[in-house]
Amino acid sequence: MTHSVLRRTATTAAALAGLLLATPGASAAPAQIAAAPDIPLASVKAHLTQFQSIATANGGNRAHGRPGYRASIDYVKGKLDAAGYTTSLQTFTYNGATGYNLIADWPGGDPNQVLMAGAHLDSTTSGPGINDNATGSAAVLETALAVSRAQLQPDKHLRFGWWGAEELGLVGSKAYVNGLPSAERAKFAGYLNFDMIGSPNPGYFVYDDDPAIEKTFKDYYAGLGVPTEIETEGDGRSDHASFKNVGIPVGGLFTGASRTKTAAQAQKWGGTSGQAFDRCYHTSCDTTANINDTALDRNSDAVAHAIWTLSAGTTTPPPGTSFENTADVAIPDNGAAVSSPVTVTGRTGNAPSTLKVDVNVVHTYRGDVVLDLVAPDGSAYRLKNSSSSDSADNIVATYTVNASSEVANGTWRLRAQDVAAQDTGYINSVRLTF
Ligand code: DTR
Ligand code: CA
Ligand code: ZN
Ligand code: ZN
Repeated sequence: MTHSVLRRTATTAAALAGLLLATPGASAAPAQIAAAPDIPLASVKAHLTQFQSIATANGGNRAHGRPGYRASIDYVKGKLDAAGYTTSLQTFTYNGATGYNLIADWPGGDPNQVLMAGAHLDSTTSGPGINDNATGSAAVLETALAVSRAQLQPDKHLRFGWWGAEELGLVGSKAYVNGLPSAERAKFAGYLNFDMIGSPNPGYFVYDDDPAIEKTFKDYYAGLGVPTEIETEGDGRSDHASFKNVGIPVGGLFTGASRTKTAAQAQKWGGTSGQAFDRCYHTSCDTTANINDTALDRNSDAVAHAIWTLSAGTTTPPPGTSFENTADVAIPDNGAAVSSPVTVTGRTGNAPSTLKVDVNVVHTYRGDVVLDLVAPDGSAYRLKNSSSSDSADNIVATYTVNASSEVANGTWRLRAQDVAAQDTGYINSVRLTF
């Protein structure tokens, strides 16, 4: 079956987004973080009822390319337009059908520090998709409405997204991210993803991607006295992967899909051991009856807590602290080393013992790649060795180098060499923070 997705625009390197929370001494004091409001479970469930009605009126589903999906988009957009959001519909084509992403910007905040929360709005063709993923869509919607009710004016700029065609391979979120110019990607402080957050036999799983985001959710649940686990049912299996793949800090929550709850998990979370977290995953019984209210309520409140908390403060380092190069530098397959130069000026004395090196290398087999930081005097600091067993894609990492014996000013280089045949890539960006 042929399909065409938004043609990938030629993307230049995306500068790595800053760490979500300020690195010591690198941020203005955050505005007082007000406590997030409670997100009323009844309001979230009212959206679920609407999504259920939409599915029932449109062939029983809300899948990509079907009328129930567009009706779902129109419902969410109507609520946001009425609440003062600047909304936009992004279209894409997949499997010969038009898909839609809905993007909603809350006016205000630092346009160079965008905090985004999102959820996929599509279901599979098999059913209404209430847990998967009307729950995430409704919690994000109700949090956005709570921002409007509170007339929140956070330091960062808030953006919300509802994705199409996630069930077909993260198609909508990939189209969105790949359509972002690199300068726009670099403005992201983080992306929060919510996909299946009301499973009937729930677990409480926190994505273990960006540490600052993960900590925000874990602290919230610790405050409730609810233990959490790291989400492991599938790295890369939801829309946060589209953002992570271009170096944007991500996080999120999940209550489980087809995996089975263990006895130990039932002991700490309640529910039924030996039973799937969601027995109706991707089936027709994923209806409004397929929800655990406590899990949905807790997670909806956690969404609001994360938005209120992570949108406060700025992470723009003061001038003269960070220097970066976002130009793409192709790395020849199994060939000579190449470099991405970073010119440092205005510093005094030597570099610090904890020089931070943010690296983003796009590659289809990262074990092929050796990375070095080369100081202005030519001294090389090994950042990453090759590995014949690390077949994963991309290198998105932060290294700390003791560069205290090096003069700070001058041209530093990220040197990359592909030392094994097949698989290629390029240096996407490098940033030094002093
Ligand atoms: N791919 C999601 C379900 C899913 C599986 N693993 C995870 C991990 C984190 C979020 C979601 C999921 C879907 O079917 O929409
Ligand atoms: Ca609540
Ligand atoms: Zn889902
Ligand atoms: Zn799904």
